[in-house]
Amino acid sequence: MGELDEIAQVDPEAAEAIRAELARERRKIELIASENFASRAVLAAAGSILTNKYAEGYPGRRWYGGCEYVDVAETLAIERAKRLFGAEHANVQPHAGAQANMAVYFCVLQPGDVILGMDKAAGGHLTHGTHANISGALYRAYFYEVNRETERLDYGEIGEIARKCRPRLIIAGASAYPRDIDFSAFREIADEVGAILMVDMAHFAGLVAAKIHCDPVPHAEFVTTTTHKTLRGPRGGMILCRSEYAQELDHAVFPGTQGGPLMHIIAAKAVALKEAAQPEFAAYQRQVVSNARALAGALMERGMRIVSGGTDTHLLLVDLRPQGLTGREVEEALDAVQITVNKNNVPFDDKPPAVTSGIRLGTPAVTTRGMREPEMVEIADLIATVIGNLGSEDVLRRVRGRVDELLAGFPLYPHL
Ligand code: DSN
Repeated sequence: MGELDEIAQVDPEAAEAIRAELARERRKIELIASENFASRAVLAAAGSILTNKYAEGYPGRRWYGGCEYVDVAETLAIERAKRLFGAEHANVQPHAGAQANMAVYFCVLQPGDVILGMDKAAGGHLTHGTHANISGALYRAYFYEVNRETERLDYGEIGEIARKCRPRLIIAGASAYPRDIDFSAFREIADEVGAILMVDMAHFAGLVAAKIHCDPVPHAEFVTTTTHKTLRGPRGGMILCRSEYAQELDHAVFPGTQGGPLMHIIAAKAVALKEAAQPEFAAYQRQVVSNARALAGALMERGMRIVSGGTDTHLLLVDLRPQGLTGREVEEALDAVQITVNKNNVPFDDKPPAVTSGIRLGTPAVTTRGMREPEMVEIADLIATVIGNLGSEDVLRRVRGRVDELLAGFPLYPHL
């Protein structure tokens, strides 16, 4: 009996939701830049009996008995994370990226301290000081944006803002920025103003592991990440730091901001980190970037404006203002032809986040499915066709047919 049948015997409604999601993942071209398809081994570890175990504390010093085997799993994850990224210390317990960031803040900041992060509207993340998030409520947040002309980070401008606001913590990293980031420039700014530097590499951690993105670890006191985006592990978070902060950071995660760690997810992180150390993983990351460049290039050839004129990473932003369209309507139109993207603000957007003037596209998931440059050109053609024919049911029907044909060559989770 398959695992879905086992669930169905107990709970047909939950099983049906999982089955429907599996069908959706198979049927649609997944271009959400922060999503990926975890391996069978990662899925199996995440669904394992390690979910049964309480293990508050750390390997060798737990608040519960019976932790000898989960200690092995967590130690594997810690050691593999340190080796993969060349870090002095790793904490693999954060339940998510937001929890990883919060633990660093709790470790080094006092309420009311000044922090400096990238404005969410320019590509930064909710947890980097946004008003609606606890990071914006507890700390005095200042923001940098991208340069209006180049749509890239302007380190001179960031330095000027830092000299004015004198942050205790500078946050580098973004969730919708398509270009490489110069962490040595951030280090210089942090040193000049006496700030600690935290890099949130959640989006591009896989690229860092493959050494095709500027490496934040030598430059930052703290590096946070999620484990499920380009890193292709289970949904979760992780923190790397210098050994001088190790003890305080571990204390900030537990008991500071979390209780019992999710040992099944930590085991799945260990598996993913082993996978990430293989040569095939680096080849996969190189293909992710080549695919993003091919997608951006083919869209530009079809008249689309790409923010900053291209990409160095796994993601790109399409500015829909020249077409007079919003991100919301294009997200909906693409969803109707089985292409999943998310609406996203573009730099200096005049539309609110629920509407936006852009869409964000990413290639980690389609690359995991096995697609390469020719498929990116086909996908660009499908997207441009939809954008050029919004409202034409006949065109949309033909595009849906082409999506089905394309996906038939790239089966997903055939064992399920
Ligand atoms: N929600 C993630 C993203 O889509 O970029 C960031 O946390």
